[in-house]
Amino acid sequence: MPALIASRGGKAVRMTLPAMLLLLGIAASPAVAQQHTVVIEAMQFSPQVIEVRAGDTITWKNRDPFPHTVTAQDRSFDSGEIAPDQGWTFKAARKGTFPYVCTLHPTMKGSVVVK
Ligand SMILES: [Cu+2]
Repeated sequence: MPALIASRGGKAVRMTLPAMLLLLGIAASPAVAQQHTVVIEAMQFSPQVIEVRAGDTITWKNRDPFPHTVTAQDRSFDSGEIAPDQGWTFKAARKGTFPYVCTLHPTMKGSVVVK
C-alpha cells in the first residue's frame, strides 16, 4: 500500500511501506562503530589496506613468534612493540589515509583508510 510521505512543489512523493521503513531505519540508526582485525603473520599485515569508518576500532594481532610494531608514518598512532600472541587496539578518529610500517621491519607496510 503506497503511503504519502512528502509533498514538494505540489507533486506528491509516494513510497511503498517497506521502502519507507527502510529509509526510516537508515536515517534513525547512527553508524554503529565496528571492530576490525588485522593479522600480523609471516612478516605481513593482512589485510594490508584496511578501510574503516571514523569511530571504528582496529585490533592488530601478532601471530609471529617475534614482536612487531604498527607505527603511522605521520606518527599519529604507534603501538610500540606488540609481543607474540598479543594485540594492540586503535580507535580511528580522524578521517584520512594513514600509511604505517613496522619500525622493527621497515619492509612491512600497511595502510589505514578512515572514511
Ligand atoms: Cu615487524
